[in-house]
Amino acid sequence: MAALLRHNGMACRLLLRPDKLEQLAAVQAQISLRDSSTGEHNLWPVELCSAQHSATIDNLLLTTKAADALSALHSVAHRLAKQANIVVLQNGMGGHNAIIAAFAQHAIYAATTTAGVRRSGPFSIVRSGRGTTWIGLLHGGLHNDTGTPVKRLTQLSGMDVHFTDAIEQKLQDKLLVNAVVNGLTVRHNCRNGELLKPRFKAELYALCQETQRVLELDGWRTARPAITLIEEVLHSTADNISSTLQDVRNRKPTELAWLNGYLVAVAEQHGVKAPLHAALLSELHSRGIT
Ligand code: KPL
Repeated sequence: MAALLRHNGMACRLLLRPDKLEQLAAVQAQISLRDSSTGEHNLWPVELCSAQHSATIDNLLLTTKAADALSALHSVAHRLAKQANIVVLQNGMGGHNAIIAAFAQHAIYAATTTAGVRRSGPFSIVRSGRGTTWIGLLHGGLHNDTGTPVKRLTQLSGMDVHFTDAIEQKLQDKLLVNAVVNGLTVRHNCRNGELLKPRFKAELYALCQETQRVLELDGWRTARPAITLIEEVLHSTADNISSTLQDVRNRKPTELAWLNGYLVAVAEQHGVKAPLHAALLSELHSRGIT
């Protein structure tokens, strides 16, 4: 996002953890952005700054995982302008309400993306699929104000960004995919596409059905069966190692609590069970995966 903002002539600062910035001992980075399908390669200079810096923030794009979102926001709370817009771009659901509660004076947007990227080194990004990014207002702000800097993100060249009045639905669409695909790739230690193999079919279908049932209780509507949506993603991301499996391999905390954990909680709220998600979670927890 930082590279694309620069590509579009927009100013942008990358906020790093203070210890990370200290290690780098630099005030600027060249972000290398390579497109794996066209081979196009560009370097974009971006200013680096610590959360402890004093400059005022008018527009904040929060790209941490759900688990780190609140502490990241608190670390820059003193810098947020009164009218600052906050765009929360993260996987999973269930974390947005805590952000709204703690930062209610600000306009809070949620964003979700199917853009595929991987990091090939520090500040080196390879784009593997353009995908689509959706942004919608969750709290405060002005629904129809086309002049807001957030809406200007929809005009970025090099990226397909849309504004939507139905961001909950878009977050649920993504949750469906992540809650089915990510946990199973960890269980079977496999790339996404391998889940299309006949030996996983019954398991994939059952988890997908359970997910659809819970999401529908939560207001999710879709014109196509959930399994069709999942199979499309598995085909288009067949070579991907899911973000959760990458976390496990890199010994990092995962987002399972905001994916499968969220679904189990929603089922409970509606007085039903989500036994397959609960079993998947407890199996992964017993392997020390959180
Ligand atoms: O979003 C993803 C993830 O890995 O988190 C998918 C769509 C499953 C692609 O890998």
